[in-house]
Amino acid sequence: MGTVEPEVATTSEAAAPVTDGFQLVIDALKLNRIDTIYGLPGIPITDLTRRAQAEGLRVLAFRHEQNAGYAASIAGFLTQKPGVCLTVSAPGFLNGLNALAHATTNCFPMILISGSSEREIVDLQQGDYEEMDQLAIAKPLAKAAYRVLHAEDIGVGIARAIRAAVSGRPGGVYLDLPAKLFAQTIDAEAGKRTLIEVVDPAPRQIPAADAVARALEVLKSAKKPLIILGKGAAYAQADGEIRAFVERTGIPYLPMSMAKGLLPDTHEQSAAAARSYVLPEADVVMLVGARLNWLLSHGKGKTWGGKGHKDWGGQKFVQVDISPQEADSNVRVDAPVVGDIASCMAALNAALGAAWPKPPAEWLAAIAERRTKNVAKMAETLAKNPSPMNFHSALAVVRDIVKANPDAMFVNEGANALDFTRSIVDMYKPRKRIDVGTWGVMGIGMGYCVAAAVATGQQVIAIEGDSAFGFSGMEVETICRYNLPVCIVILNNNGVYKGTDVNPTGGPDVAPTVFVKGARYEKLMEAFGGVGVHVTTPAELRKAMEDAIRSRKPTLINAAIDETAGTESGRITSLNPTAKKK
Ligand code: ADP
Ligand code: TZD
Repeated sequence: MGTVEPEVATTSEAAAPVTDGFQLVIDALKLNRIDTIYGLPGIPITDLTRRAQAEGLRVLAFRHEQNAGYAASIAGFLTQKPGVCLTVSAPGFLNGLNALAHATTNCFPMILISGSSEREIVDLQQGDYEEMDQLAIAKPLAKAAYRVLHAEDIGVGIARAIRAAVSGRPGGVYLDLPAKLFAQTIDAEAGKRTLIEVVDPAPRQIPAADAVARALEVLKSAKKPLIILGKGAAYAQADGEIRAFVERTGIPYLPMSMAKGLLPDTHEQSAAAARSYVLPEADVVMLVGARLNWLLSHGKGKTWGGKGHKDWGGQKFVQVDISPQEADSNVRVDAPVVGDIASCMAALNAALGAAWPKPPAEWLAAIAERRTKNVAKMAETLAKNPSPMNFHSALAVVRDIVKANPDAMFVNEGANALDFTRSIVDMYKPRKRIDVGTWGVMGIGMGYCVAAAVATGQQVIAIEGDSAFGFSGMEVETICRYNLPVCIVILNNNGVYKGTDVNPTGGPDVAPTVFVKGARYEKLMEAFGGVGVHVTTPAELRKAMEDAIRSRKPTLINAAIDETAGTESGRITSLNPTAKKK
């Protein structure tokens, strides 16, 4: 077996104070101002959680690692510092892996730190406690993956993990720390010298002047220009530069889901209420921190004015992104601007000049007309008060509450509960709306609630489908334990999408999409000392939400809505294999 004793510990200074692996991990995190760990204790990291707390880190313990991982991922998005998730080996690691992949896919900086079993036994497959080659498994799902075997390498391991997570396109990083590492001791002074305070972890990446000029040339040629803001733009915290560019050019913009509020949704240049008109009509589209993935129909097909589902609509694209590989991923990008969004938008603003021509008035008028019409139509729907309550009448209340509380963090998941909320509930400030992201994943809910409350100190409002809530529902205990100001609203229609499917055989099992009818989710919150409320009308919902926000107490509002409300898969029905391709 290889020795783990470093040279310094075997010199005549052996009596000098020593430090150990646990302490070095904590010191390295603190040195880099990482002050929060989201995790779940157990062998071999229980003492790491205890000692981290003793050393002043905030250690938030969850009931399932997946939720701790989602919390870490969104903390990374909100703070630009890697969110740290700490798990035990094999099963705990695997539970955290979903969130690691989610962070990588969504470009959120996160570090999954997992304890692991003894290398010698794992590599010979001799059946250790929770044996698993975690590093190999994490690699394809992470932006980078590292293992530290010696205490004197902990400083480098943490530094590399931080740099990999936040530099360039952010992503998830895996850090494998075998059990034996934690107990290794080395001379305390020597140990201190091994730690690295990372200098400039996410260096600015300045775009080339010719790329900026080319982008403005292409934009200037437009008759019907459009800007699309994505969550990369929200992440970049370049709110002032982005707003200045949008307003100085006068170009209408569409926010992607998590970019809502980057400029207030009520901004007169927002084309969100005319989305299905502007996408096929626009002739030059500028993407800012948004990918042309499925969420934008790959830049092709009928959505974009193409004839078939793979047909390019003829638009020109400008793409501002930190990843040089992103351009041309789906359709031709005529003007890639590669750099960090803050630097890119600053350069674009500087190059705009005083006399930038506003977009043609006909284009703006056509958008305004659609917007006015669609807003009026929606207002009519929202004003209805059907019995039973449906998505719209419930969300009309949520819309008012968010308007009155624009600083509140807003978590959202579900299918219809997601799609309707996104289009009905306006956001007024940047980085308030956090949701299912690039994969449309269910299960982010309660982890996001915890991290949003902890990372921002703000009230959190979560709008959850009843199925969506179930993926992380046990974390209401965590929310109560830490007494977080979280108000969860479950739009309960008794099932996945809705609650009306029937088993065609007439057998005793209900259909796969159907849950227990009239389930009383609010009792789950009451079980842990929080406030549970069952509501059936918009007036009751309003009162319950107002009470929750006033009291800042953990609250779960079970809003019973019409079980026939909603559509299969919400807005993405067309992605079901049996649906006809667009
Ligand atoms: P959305 O889902 O909102 O459309 P995506 O997740 O598809 O957004 O796209 C985000 C894009 O933003 C990614 O291509 C990523 O490389 C880019 N990005 C993330 N952070 C930055 C940054 N600081 N500067 C520039 N681009 C960034
Ligand atoms: N599993 C995971 C991890 N992510 C998923 N997206 C799904 C399954 C499939 N799925 C959706 O895409 S939405 C959804 C599932 C199970 C739940 C929809 O039901 P809901 O919302 O009650 O949350 P609505 O408002 O009733 O549609």
